[in-house]
Amino acid sequence: MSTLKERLYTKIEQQRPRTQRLIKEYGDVVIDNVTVGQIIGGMRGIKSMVTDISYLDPNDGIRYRGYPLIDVVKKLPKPKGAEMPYVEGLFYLLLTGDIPSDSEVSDVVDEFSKRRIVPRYVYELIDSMPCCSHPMTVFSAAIVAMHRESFFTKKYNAGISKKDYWDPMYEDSLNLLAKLPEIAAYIYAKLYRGGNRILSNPSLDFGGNFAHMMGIPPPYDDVSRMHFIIHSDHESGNVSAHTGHLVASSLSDIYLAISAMINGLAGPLHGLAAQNVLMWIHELIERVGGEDMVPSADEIKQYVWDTLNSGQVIPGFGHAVLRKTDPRYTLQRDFCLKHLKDDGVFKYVDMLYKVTPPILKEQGKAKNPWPNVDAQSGVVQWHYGVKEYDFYTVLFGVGRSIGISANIIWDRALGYPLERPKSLTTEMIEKMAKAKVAEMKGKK
Ligand code: HAX
Repeated sequence: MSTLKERLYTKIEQQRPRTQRLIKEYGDVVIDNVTVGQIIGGMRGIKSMVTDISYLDPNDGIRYRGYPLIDVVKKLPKPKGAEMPYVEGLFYLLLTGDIPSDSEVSDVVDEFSKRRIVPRYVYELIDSMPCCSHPMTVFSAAIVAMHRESFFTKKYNAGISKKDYWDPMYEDSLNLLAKLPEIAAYIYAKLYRGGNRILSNPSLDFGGNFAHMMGIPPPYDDVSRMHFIIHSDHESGNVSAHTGHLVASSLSDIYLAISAMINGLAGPLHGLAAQNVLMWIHELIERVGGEDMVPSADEIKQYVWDTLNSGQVIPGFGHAVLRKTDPRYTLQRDFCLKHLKDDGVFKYVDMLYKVTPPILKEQGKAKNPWPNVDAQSGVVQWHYGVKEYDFYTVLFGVGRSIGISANIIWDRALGYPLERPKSLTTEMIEKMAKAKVAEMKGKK
């Protein structure tokens, strides 16, 4: 057994009694109330899910296993000479809650490397997708096609004890995660490089190998590591994480669950925002006459207002939970200031960073006027030559799969059941709301 799997098993054994005790001794304790506004408003803020893998603080942003992003980057082991840590080390941290040693990370790097070979039929499927398919559609199809490889499904069909579900789910997760950079790089080569593919280098780490397959020299390896790490998890209520958890709760395997979450990520209010940000900035650049032109603050303000007045959202700004600038934005901005501060597009991103929040505040609708991760991620890719916007969400998807897989392994380890909330009709809610209001008036 690998050191990661052994450590995970120990942690699972420690955690199970805590969860069982919560259900048995505190099962009826009320944690939250639900308002009509929340029921109709996309269940915003209802505390109804559990995960120990990450927590999103509205002001401080994401914490992975309790560590703020900045500490994750500082503490996780890094490849020699790299600025950003091993993605494999992050997976170890998300799964176990422990910062791995160098040798523990090497072990995971080896595990991923052994499992990276993609079945031929996946490449054939990608080759046969109709022209103009969005890369997220191709990515999702490639993943779901591998359902037939699922070790979990085979074990389930053969009859496996519920308490052991996590084990084949772990194996499937590693098998899938190891293949995702290969699949993503192949999709990129197929769609934008005339099929000219660079084969992977098994001696490289997850991020380094992806950069190698994309044919982009350093520091793109660090860009890839940073990108996959910052996108990996954002607690469990966002569309992609929730979808992955929900689908897997019916005991669908990891291929079915991750493909489904990719479909949720592909929406413009979620992961597709990264591509929309770049499209939107390029429209602005065109309007002012080119990347080298320096627009006035008034020109930028007018552009933001024109977007809002036409009934559209400002992509890359706002968040359902965050109420401050996203630390994932800040980490990328610091990287940009160090490596690409003279980039023409970055200058626009930075001007928008200053101009947009006051306008959103003045408009008074968005609860959070500050930039999110997507406001910055596209410009980094653009700078290093990945100029095909619609590929950006695939990169997000590779990262997000890491956190969601870790969550699903734990879902199975802790025996989380089929997810099944209750819905009501509008008439029922109207009656309940009126009765409640009448009751409260009667008490006054
Ligand atoms: N531009 C314009 N209006 C915005 C806005 C923005 N960036 N952010 C929120 N609003 C509007 C909402 O559309 C909503 O308007 P209505 O009342 O007319 O429906 C109002 O402000 C209140 O919304 P909210 O409560 O502040 O935000 P939500 O929780 O409903 O939505 C979103 C959160 C991220 C979807 C939203 O801020 C948005 O659409 N942002 C732009 C798209 C984007 O950047 N998405 C990526 C978010 C990060 C992520 O998940 N990445 O994957």
